[in-house]
Amino acid sequence: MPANLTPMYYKAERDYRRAQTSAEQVDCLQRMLQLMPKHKGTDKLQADIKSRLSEARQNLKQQINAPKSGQTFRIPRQGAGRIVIIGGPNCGKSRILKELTRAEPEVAPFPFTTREPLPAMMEYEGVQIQLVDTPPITAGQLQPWLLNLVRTADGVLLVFNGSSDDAPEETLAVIQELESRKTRLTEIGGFDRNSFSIVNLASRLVVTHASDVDCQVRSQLLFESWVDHISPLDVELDEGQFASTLKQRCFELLKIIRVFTKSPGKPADMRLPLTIADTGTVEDLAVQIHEDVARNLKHARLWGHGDHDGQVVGREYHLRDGDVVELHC
Ligand SMILES: Nc1nc2c(ncn2[C@@H]2O[C@H](COP(=O)(O)OP(=O)(O)OP(=O)(O)O)[C@@H](O)[C@H]2O)c(=O)[nH]1
Ligand SMILES: [Mg+2]
Repeated sequence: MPANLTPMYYKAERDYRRAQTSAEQVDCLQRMLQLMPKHKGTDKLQADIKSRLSEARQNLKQQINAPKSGQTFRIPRQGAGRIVIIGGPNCGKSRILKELTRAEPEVAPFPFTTREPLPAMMEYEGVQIQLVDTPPITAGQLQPWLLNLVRTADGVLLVFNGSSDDAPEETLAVIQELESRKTRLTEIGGFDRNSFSIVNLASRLVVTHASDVDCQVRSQLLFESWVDHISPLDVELDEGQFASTLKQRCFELLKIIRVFTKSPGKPADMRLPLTIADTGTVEDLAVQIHEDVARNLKHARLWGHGDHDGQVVGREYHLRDGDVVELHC
């Protein structure tokens, strides 16, 4: 039996995946349970969520009773999505952040320069995307805060140093450190439907120093050991043309579309798009604005990819990148 989950449920599930504390997880899981239609088709999902909820409540209780240990960094979410830049030492993570944003991270030709995460905003065709530079991950060295940052991201750039013979081994170490903690770098992200604890992260491999003559040989060595590898993008950061492709890949990772809203009789503000999932409907857009708007929505009018300008469409209508929508409650 199909589960027939609603857009509001999916929003709660997405918030749960991004939740950075046990308290936030409890809140999202409660909402997911509340919003889920209760029938045979959702029995397994309900049971899964209930066990996640009791685990999250348990963690919360322990955290309240126990004194804080280990390092933590709280990075507020901003923009349409968060992409975390990870990799072994000295592979070009900070340089990527520097090239794509206005941030000034420390970039140096030796390893272990970056010690703390650094967020910065990247703009792509009117959409703000948060990038986060991180310290290197090495075999046996993946701190809990960094694992949490990666697991709750919307996308990952895994950086590979095309000029280093150590890059295949160092990059495999990153992949294995994550996999041993139920965190996979994959083409398409999301929870594994068979186990809520496995997180698949939408990821791209960025191969830096692409002008090095042995760059391809080195990335092939990585792919020999990493059978389900993600698609690579070769970049030479000393040459100017990579930025727009890299930005576009980041946007594509998020699997979102840009939609512009307008009030009746007024033009849309085409500088400020809202973003929804690329599978999103008029109802998803309404949920994004406010749950009350979604509840009271009667119909929408559409300019863009519809049959004609101002076409009246229902809440189930699938929107496309660049559509202009007028919501009527
Ligand atoms: N020529 C060239 N140099 C690069 C490229 N990518 C990175 N670099 C250089 O490689 C060095 C290391 O880059 P970083 O960005 O500091 O590396 P990182 O991964 O942040 O290093 P850690 O913070 O130590 O883990 C710097 O000197 C960069 O300028 C590239 O594509 N081409
Ligand atoms: Mg760095």
